Amino acid sequence: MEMTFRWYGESDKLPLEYIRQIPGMKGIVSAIYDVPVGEVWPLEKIIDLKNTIEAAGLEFTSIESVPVHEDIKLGLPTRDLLIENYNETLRNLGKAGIKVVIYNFMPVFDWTRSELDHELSDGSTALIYDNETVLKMDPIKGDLSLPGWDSSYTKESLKILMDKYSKMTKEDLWNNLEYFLKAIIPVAEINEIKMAIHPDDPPWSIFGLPRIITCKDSLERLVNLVDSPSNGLCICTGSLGASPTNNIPEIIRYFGAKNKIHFTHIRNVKHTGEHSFEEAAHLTEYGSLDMYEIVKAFDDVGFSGPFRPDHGRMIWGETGKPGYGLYDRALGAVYINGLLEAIKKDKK
Ligand code: DNO
Repeated sequence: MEMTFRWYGESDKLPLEYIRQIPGMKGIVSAIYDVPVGEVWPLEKIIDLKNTIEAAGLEFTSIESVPVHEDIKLGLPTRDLLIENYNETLRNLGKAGIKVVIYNFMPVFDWTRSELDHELSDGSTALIYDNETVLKMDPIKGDLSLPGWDSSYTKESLKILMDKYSKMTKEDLWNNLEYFLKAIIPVAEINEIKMAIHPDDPPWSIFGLPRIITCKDSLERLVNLVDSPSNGLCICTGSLGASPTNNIPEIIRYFGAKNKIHFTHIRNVKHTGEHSFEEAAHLTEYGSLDMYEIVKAFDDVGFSGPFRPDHGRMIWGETGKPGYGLYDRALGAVYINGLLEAIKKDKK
């Protein structure tokens, strides 16, 4: 397993030099943030980013994410041109030596939380999702602002976009995903890129929008849509794990054995009620997931791909992008290192 860290490019306040000092850290997962969704990522920009990362002594072989334009998810006639742009971006990424590309297929909103700085009993702050609060939230009234999704929508454009989804069923969304994958996976394969779909976070429908990548059955359906070594998964333990019915070690063992796991996000989550959770410290006893069993499952199936310690709390007075500070993610990295060392030595 190769440890990476998410870095938001030159605008990220964390210096690459600090990230490199985390024990076991090998690489960066990042993206081009200043090209509008749907346009081609120019090769020069990708190479510049790669050079910056490599100059700091870190590798750059995974992208998170190349976003999918809403017209593709909606299945609008404009999608063919947008898919061709997506493919051109994949070709450029292939030329730059990128091996894994993460994407998601969530309508309108990427990951969603009700609060970004909820104070926990130890004084740290964490992202939480409280179902009752979310049910009362109205994104069109501007109740919502998250680092994970495009905040450039005006209230009016958001309303128009959400209206376009109003009649869409889950099956419609599956059909649009299939159309997209049939067009991009062959290009990814030729360019030796592995595509990794990120599960929906949280793994249930929100604000009346369909969400489909939520559980083992849906991951199975996804990998069967196009039979190719390039069509696979980003297992995000916290996203899938927000639903107590998802057995994460079992999911890892099942898809790991089929070589379908292309990237992994490792974090813990604490269930606080039906459809409600807190993002917990990585350590098993702080959340509802068994982190030892999770890391062991990855090791048992021989997963050798990239992973990153996922969201951390804000601790020690740090401020910054919610979930993406340095300290708690670094503690997560060190904890995962410890689990891996113990698991490996135990096997000897
Ligand atoms: C949240 C992240 C997601 C993820 C995208 C992948 O912190 O895990 O925003 O990057 O869904 O496309």
